[in-house]
Amino acid sequence: MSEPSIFTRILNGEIPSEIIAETENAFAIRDIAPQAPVHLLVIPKSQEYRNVVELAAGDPALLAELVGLANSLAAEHSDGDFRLIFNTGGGAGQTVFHVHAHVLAGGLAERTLG
Ligand code: DGP
Repeated sequence: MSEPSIFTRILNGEIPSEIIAETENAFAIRDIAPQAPVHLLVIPKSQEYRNVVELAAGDPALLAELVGLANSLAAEHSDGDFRLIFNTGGGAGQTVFHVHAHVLAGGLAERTLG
């Protein structure tokens, strides 16, 4: 068993962070260092998958559940339009190896990637 990730510890209430949405298999929090007017993280409850490539191969239905939750949250917290980012690997900036989607929203049309 790997050590509980920071997101598992948040889900278990060991680290304070408001859980803003929850489904059977996933939950969402606000990113601690927002990069957009709305910056949420959508996270499987299980830390079995380290990144989106492993998740897509191992449980595509759970990946679809994350996308659905991201869509609902973007509608609830902004105008419904959003970017969905999965940093994959340390070289791409991934720091937490418990797969999670960044949901960025709120007037991003003028902002280019990078
Ligand atoms: P990544 O770099 O893709 O692995 O994203 C990890 C994100 O997790 C990063 O944007 C900051 C966020 N984060 C890390 N620790 C905490 C925390 O304790 N609370 C919250 N809300 N977010 C956190």
